[in-house]
Amino acid sequence: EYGIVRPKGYNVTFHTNPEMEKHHFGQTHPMKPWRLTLSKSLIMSYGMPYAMNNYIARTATYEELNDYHSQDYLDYLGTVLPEPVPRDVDGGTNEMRFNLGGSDCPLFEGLYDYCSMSAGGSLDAARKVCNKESDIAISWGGGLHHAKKMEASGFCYINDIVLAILQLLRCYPRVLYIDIDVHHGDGVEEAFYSTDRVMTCSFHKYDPVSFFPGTGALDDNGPKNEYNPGAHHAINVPLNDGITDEQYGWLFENVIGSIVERFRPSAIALQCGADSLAGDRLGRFNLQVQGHGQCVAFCKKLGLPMILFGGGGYTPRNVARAWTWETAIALGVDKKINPVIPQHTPWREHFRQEELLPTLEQILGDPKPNKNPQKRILEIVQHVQEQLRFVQH
Ligand code: ZLM
Ligand code: CA
Ligand code: ZN
Repeated sequence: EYGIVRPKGYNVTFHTNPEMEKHHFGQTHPMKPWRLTLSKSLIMSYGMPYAMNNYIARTATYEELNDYHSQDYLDYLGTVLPEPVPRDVDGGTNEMRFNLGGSDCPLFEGLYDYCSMSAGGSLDAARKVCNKESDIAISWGGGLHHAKKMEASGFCYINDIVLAILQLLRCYPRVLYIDIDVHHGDGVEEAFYSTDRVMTCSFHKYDPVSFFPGTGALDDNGPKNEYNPGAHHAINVPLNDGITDEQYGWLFENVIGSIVERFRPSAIALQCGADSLAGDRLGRFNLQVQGHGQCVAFCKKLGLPMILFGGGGYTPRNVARAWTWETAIALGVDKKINPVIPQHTPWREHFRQEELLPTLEQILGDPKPNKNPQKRILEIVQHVQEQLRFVQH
């Protein structure tokens, strides 16, 4: 009915696990796995599954998770639940060692399954891209960029992105990781800090005192020792509240365009955290679906094999619209659709009345004052250019 056709000779693969979406972090926890169900329902209502190859994500095996995460951390993740958390008498509790059980990273029923499904989707995506069976592979259930080798952090327990990039490195010499979640992609940056085969670039709200995780300053560019191959291979774009589509888009194209020219990546891993949209419960930016999607469109135009990951996003109806629009961009049918909610869409009541209107230029939330002076934006671009002069391939 929307005239969605499969682009010939171009494969988009879509990796999801409906079981993952049934997990709960707790009543008022901002992370709501059902936003994936809402997104998928909207994607289906446009007929997009007909234009791509759809896969039910496997659960990642213990061995696969162990490619990055430590065994004692995985063992603990796998054994505690759903029983009450056992205490470790000396040396503090395991919850403290692994940052588990607090309000950000609660221990909930089925946690290990939830984590292995998220990682399974991203691993499947990476393998399809490696085999050339996929030009763009989508894993909206992944993108959990804060998880560390032996520590949970910021709603993330298993770093599916690191695991997927490790797979990409088996068949591509250089991978560019881009992160448009409103938070700093610290876990991915840390994992590849000492290699020149992965360049990481995160755009985020930066405030070392009051915004999580507090890292990702402009001059955090990798190891300071020039002899470490990872030097200059971490790019950070620290931003302030209220950035608009126009400023963000200009910065994104400038920064990513320069990186691609200099680093010449052979594949791209793009984390599409939707908490950088206006009106997000945790975010502070003023991005619209269009501006957020423009980043995906720019990356697609580079013509490199790519994985799209999910990530943050705490106003579910906005998450669904952004990821639907971005699935359409991956498919190349974005001109024909508009993230309007079709009449027959299940879960339609989750969208506000005014958001059912047929337009792309929607205001997703109350706009925040823009605290990003143009002078600072130019400074950022200049600093990135200086870093890239050290990169030679
Ligand atoms: N308190 N409940 C982004 C990860 C952001 C650390 C300050 C917890 C919350 C937040 C949890 C129900 C990604 C911090 C916050 C309150 C220490 C963060 C449970 C509300 C609630 O109502 C809440 C009782 C909770 C957590 C707000 N936590 C907001 N911001 C950040 C983590 C993850 O989007 O980048 C990728 C998926 N944590 O600021 C505190 C310092 C815990
Ligand atoms: Ca980011
Ligand atoms: Zn986030």
